[in-house]
Amino acid sequence: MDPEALKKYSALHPKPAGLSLQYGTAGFRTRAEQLDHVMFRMGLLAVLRSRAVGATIGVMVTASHNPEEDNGVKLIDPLGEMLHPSWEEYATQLANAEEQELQQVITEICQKAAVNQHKDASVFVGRDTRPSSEKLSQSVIDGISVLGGQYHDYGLVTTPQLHYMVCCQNTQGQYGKATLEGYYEKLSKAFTELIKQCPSSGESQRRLKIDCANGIGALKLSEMKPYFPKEVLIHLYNDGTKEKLNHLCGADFVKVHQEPPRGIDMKPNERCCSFDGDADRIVYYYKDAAGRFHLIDGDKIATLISIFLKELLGKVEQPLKMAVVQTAYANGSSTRYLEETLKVPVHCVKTGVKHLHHKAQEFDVGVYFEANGHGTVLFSKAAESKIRQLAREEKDDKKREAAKVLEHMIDLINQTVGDAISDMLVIEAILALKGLTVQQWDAIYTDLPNRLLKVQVADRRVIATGDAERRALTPAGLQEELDGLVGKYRLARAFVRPSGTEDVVRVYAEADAQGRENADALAHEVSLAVYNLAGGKGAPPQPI
Ligand code: G16
Repeated sequence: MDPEALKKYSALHPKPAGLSLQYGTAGFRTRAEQLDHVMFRMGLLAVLRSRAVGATIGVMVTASHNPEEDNGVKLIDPLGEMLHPSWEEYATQLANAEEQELQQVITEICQKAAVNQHKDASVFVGRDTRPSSEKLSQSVIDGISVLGGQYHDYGLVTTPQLHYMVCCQNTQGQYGKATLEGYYEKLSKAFTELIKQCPSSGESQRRLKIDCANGIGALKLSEMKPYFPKEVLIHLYNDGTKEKLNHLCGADFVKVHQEPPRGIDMKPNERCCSFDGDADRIVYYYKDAAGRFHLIDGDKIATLISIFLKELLGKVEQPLKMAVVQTAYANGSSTRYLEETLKVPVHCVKTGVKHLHHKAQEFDVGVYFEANGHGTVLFSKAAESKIRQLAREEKDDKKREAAKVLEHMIDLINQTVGDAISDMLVIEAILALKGLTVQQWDAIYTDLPNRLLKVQVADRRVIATGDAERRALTPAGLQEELDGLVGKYRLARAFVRPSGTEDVVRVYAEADAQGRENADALAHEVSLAVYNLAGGKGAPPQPI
């Protein structure tokens, strides 16, 4: 490390006085104008991490579902996972160090994490389409360069594409080629193989309308179109040429508001989906003949995939353990269906893909999805090699064919992280193979009416949670208050937690009823309790 160069370059990316940020659910996230120093320093951290683990690390400049004015940064570990939690603390220390402390903090991290400063370092960089992202990714590159790291700038990519590249690079190409072309080829080949076996369907069944949230998904799907087989009829909406990123559209908007995005022309019973701003989440939906909107969220996606995989695993007759991982946001009906009808074990963990991913790694086949549409499937190394072996060598036709379908699924699924493009192709293949319409998929179970709200408080850290975020430990009295409110309704559940990506407290409530009145009333009452007991800001929450 050249201390003079560090000082000189760091001065070009000064930290605003008094600003303190936290590595949150998925990295740092706030208004773009406050992030220049964080980006430079995450370039530094990526070099240290790369030297510590002797592998390529990824840095993605994106704020995903947040408004266009925000930005953020996600760090990617060697196999495409989120940054290891033990390094999140280093990230926070580095981001908040005052200028004169920077070198000292770097030295401390190197000591604690046994970083050999003389080793080579390699970092992959990517960015989303936000107006601020290009400049901020340059700041990341400055940070990498000043510590003598090598970098490859992929420019505009989806977050999952960068995760994929990092994994390909660190597995010496075993997972695939670390290029966009490699990604498109791998996914489209697996998808084509799968749908070759489908009964031919009409044009309306093959058509899919995609709301791209005015983000990177539109660009990358357009690039990928030539790789798709002719059976795929996708139509892109909200491609970013007219409107703002995530504004009244995208997966987060659709999930939270439970209404269609602006800018998509939906006919009754047409299958539609929405990506989020960096294309790592997806939700499906349709409008019925009476004009009623039906949301098919991450829970129903997990259910569809689990049904399909369980059938195939049954056919190959191998003792492979499958489980589903959810968070507290999972609709009660989905958990009941998975456990009681499908007989698949379900585990609940804290919000954040890093927690779900980690839990899912404990099983041969781990399906994980957040209700907001962020998820994927992980196959253990042992399960994968067994399946590939059966697909090649099994004498029994039925078993071999089932193993082949599983093998194509393994290739189609982006196992590094939730990926809207890959998940969409998985879902489209399953619907086609099973001959299911979107309505039949939706009818697998009925969601309990539910509502998500946000409450503004002076300091959201006053809320601490336990039991996978299902109980509020502080402030005193809040959980007792929530218990009393929940007790008023049938099949009701509610919880609150500080967001790790926005400056708000999130409220979730569900309750049984014909309409949504009870869930809405409970959500409002819970919001008021948060407002009153956790230092609410501005006007009190209004009834829905
Ligand atoms: C990120 C995380 C998700 C999480 C979401 C909301 O998604 O990757 O796991 O569910 O934030 O988190 P919170 O409720 O803490 O704000 P994304 O797609 O925005 O990167």
